[in-house]
Amino acid sequence: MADGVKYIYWTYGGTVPGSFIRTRVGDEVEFHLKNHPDNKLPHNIDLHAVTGQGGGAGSSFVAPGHEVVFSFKVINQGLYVYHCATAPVGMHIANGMYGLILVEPEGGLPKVDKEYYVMQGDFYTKGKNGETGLQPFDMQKGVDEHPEYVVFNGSVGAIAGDKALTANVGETVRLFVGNGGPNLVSSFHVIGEIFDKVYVEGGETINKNVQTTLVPAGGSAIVDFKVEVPSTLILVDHSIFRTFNKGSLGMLKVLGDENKKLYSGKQEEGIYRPEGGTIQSMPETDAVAAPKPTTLAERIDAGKNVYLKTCFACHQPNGEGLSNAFPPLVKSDYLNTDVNRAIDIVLKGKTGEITVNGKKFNSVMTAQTLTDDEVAQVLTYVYSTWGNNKTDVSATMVAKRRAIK
Ligand code: HEC
Ligand SMILES: [Cu+2]
Repeated sequence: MADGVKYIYWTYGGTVPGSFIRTRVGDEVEFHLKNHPDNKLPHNIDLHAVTGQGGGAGSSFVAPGHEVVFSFKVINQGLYVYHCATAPVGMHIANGMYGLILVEPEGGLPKVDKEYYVMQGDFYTKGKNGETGLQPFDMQKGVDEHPEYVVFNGSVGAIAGDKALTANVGETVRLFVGNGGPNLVSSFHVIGEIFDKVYVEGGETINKNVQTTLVPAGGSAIVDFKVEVPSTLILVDHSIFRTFNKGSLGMLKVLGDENKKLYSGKQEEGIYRPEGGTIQSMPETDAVAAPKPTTLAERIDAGKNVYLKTCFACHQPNGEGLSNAFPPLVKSDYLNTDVNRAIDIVLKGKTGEITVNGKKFNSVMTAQTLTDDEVAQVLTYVYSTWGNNKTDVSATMVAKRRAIK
């Protein structure tokens, strides 16, 4: 489910979601459902694309060691959810028994360069989010609709980092988005893109220029967009705590040439003066007449001021951070191990997973726009307070790190 968190899924064919089934209007489908002899429970399948009793649930009920066959004709275009409908239904779905079946119109959907299958689900573990070890299913949390995990494609990070989706600048991308639930409705959004087309609720109606589309539990949407500039697009459920605290975060890495007309990147940064006037460049060195702090005590004092202006909002005034969001700077083993790494983090920012004092963090610290002196001062302050190893960071050390591209 997540790093160090194990979960026993119930699946169609070993994956969450199950295989993507692709049909076209008018197809006659012969469906075989096999239940492995080693399994303990009976299962079945309700395909929302089926017109007939239970979407096939009754005809497909199959005990371990058996195989059933039933047939249906697909007559309605759309992207449909399938799921297990064996009692207790919520439990079979919550454990991962769902997937998507596409019924294309005659002649097929318009061609695109890349197609991807993304399905959201909410999961209910006995332990809280992040609690390691084998986590059993928690029926009461399911009933209460209090998931510990909300994820795309069955686990945290299933389509992020090394496993991110990919595309090249200029390509058209189609996402077949489903929501297995069992409980939550998804506000599906891609950070850094606009959906050129949404096949609303997976049906035939096309909406254009959409930012966020609702994907109901047991429902779907097809979204098409062209990727125009290189970036890492972030797929999220915009009920945003789910993204940053429960796992509903995916990535689509777009490679290719920049298009500065469409997106410039940061062009300028300067001092903002509310009383007016034009943007002024950031002072590279302290041109102000105030005496420059020189002794260690003065530099620590200056560093405290930088800290209380810049760092405290995230790492907290007492340096203790916030669990699951901002790592502590108090007695930080991570900080004390490598001063150059700490300088780099302040200069260039930091993303990706790190472990500080045995706790994992996987978040984003943006690069801080500070002078070499300020970086040196703030780090010297942090190192000399809160039980750290009293490293004295000089502006020269910072300048050296800044010079490395
Ligand atoms: C916008 C919030 C934010 C601000 C402002 C910020 N940080 Fe961070 N910092 C983070 C996050 C988040 C991480 C962990 C990044 C990750 O998970 O990869 C981090 C990591 C660190 C680390 C390494 C981990 C540790 O706990 O030792 C150091 C050192 C650090 N920050 C120092 C600073 C200093 C000094 C400043 C001010 C100059 C600062 N940060 C400002 C959010 C912030
Ligand atoms: Cu089942």
